[in-house]
Amino acid sequence: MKTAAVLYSLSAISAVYACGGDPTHSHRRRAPAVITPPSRPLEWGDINIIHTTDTHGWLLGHQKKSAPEPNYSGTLGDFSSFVTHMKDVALKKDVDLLLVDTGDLHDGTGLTDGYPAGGTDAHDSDKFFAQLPYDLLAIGNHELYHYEDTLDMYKNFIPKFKGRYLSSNANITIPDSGGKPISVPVGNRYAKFKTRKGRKVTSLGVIFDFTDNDKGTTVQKVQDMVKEKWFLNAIKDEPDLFLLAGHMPVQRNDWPLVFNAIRKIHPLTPIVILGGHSHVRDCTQLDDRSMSLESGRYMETVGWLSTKLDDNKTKKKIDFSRRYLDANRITYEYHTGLKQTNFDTSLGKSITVGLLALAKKFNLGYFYGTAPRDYTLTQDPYPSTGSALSLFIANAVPYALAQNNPRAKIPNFIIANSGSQRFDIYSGSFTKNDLLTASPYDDPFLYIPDIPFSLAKEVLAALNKPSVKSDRAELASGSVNKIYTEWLRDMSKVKTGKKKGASDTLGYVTRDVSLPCYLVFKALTELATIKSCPGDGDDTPHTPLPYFPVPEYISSKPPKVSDKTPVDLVFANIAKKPIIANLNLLQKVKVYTPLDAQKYSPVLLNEAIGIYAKAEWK
Ligand SMILES: *[C@@H]1O[C@H](CO)[C@@H](O)[C@H](O)[C@H]1NC(C)=O
Ligand SMILES: *[C@@H]1O[C@H](CO)[C@@H](O)[C@H](O)[C@H]1NC(C)=O
Ligand SMILES: CC(=O)N[C@H]1CO[C@H](CO)[C@@H](O)[C@@H]1O
Ligand SMILES: [Zn+2]
Ligand SMILES: [Zn+2]
Repeated sequence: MKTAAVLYSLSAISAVYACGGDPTHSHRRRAPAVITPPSRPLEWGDINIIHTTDTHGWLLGHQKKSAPEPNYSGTLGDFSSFVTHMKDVALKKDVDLLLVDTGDLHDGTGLTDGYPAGGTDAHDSDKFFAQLPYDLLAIGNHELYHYEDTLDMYKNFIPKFKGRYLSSNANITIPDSGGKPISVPVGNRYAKFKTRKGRKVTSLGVIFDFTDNDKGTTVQKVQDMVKEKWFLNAIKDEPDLFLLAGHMPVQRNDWPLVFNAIRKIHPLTPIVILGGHSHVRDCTQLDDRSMSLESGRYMETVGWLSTKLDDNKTKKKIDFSRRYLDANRITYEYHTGLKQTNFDTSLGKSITVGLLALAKKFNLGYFYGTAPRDYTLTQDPYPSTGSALSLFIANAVPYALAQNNPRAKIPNFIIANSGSQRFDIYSGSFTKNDLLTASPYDDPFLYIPDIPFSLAKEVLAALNKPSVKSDRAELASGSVNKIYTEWLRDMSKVKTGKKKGASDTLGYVTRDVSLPCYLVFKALTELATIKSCPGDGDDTPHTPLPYFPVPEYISSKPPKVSDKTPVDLVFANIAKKPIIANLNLLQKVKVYTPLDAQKYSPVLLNEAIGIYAKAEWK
């Protein structure tokens, strides 16, 4: 995958948002997983919604045996069967059931990213996604990094949804019939439709103020979108429900801009918001007649939201319920009352079979070696033998870069961004799919020679100094990972030991409560009155995963040399700018420029672990 600044950003734990110290909670895990069923049936209302977001290519589910992966082992085919059966349940109950996705279909596994040269990311996997009966979809930032991807969606994917794929504030530039470039919405800007039960729905599909989009695509700021004539026209008539899908976290960012614009005209109309992008489970209520749900990431979570609209209209509060389902067959069977033997639909089976064939076509099973243990991004301390970041920067990169390298004998100090690693590596066979999933960015390594070792160390320390960034800037620069890891950190401190129904099931422990750190964010985003959703959201109770903080920049083991020894300062290309800036801040002997950074090795960042695994994991 092409390096994109956004994808690449870090999981730094910045002192600015310090809300809590180090986790006290740490326990060894990894018993072979036994799947426990959900705790209780879903609450159905008049309008019910199944929500997916940030699926990022995990369409064959999580396939590893180490906990918590089996919790998320449902394939898109299993999910399809689930949706079919849930639609039957809805028919029997004579209520509405809608299926909604809020973006980021691209980038994440071999199914999206493992295409052969000349292909397009997610082109094939999207065909399977399009076999599900989505009522509404919204565009994500990962649909906008590469013009070819956006164009592919525009031509081949979006038309399948007949006006229900929304991009209210995202355009693509295409040639018009005379060959002149024109900017048009990638999908539709809004949709108005009637549910099976005849309820009128007005929908939007909004993306946050994303700025790293490719040439040929445009994203309009949300604050400007809500002033557009088409927008004001779209929201003018009162529907039974405003259903706002969008690629923005529910607790932060610009949802209130859209919400307030609607509330100004329709003070009481029910509003449901389905968000995404920060990869967490989260739920808030902007007022008593609205609920906002965000449903995790990577096909780990399926969101459920229901509401009773046909209550007495003069009631101040509308009843809502929400639930975060673990995406696995046990969950799906439990909620549809079916068994292993009668659960699969033929469509569901054919989707899974087709995805397996796609994996084969992309050679995703290509074998590098057998990982001797689990290596995790945040469940093991950094540095440690179980840290995926240590594996990468202390073992794999030094090994891979030393191969056939004339500079290999010169001591070096290698620095990379922790955000360069995307996912854990689990014990057992390590394949092309695992490599693409864990370490996707094709960034070259550069070096600057003759840097005194002490200076190299100071550069690393300076890079890891927390910086003050507003929530808005964080999101604009795409630091999703930070919100996600803060969520992990906060839940790791939750003591679930005494909680009713708590089990040994490792996984997410969602509290949907306003944590002190969120107050900081709220002040920054002027969202002072956000109310969290009541009650317990997790469908299956979990024990939190261990969590350890991770620095933004990581380094190879220090060479055994004196502080004055000149070393090669080697770094991933993405870190070039800050490294040169810090070199110039920390010494005055020489002014460094980008021209001082030369290519260190032909090996790219996303090849390092594969090269290492081939040699060491036989
Ligand atoms: C998006 O496309 C519409 C329709 O062509 C156009 O009117 C609008 O100016 C475009 N918006 C942006 C931000 O490019
Ligand atoms: C609706 O609620 C209001 C206030 O609680 C009450 O006065 C009214 O009779 C109710 N209407 C119906 C149709 O139940
Ligand atoms: C619902 C579910 O899948 N639960 C399983 C998740 O994985 C753990 C292992 O940590 C099992 O114990 C659970 O049963
Ligand atoms: Zn995402
Ligand atoms: Zn996103």
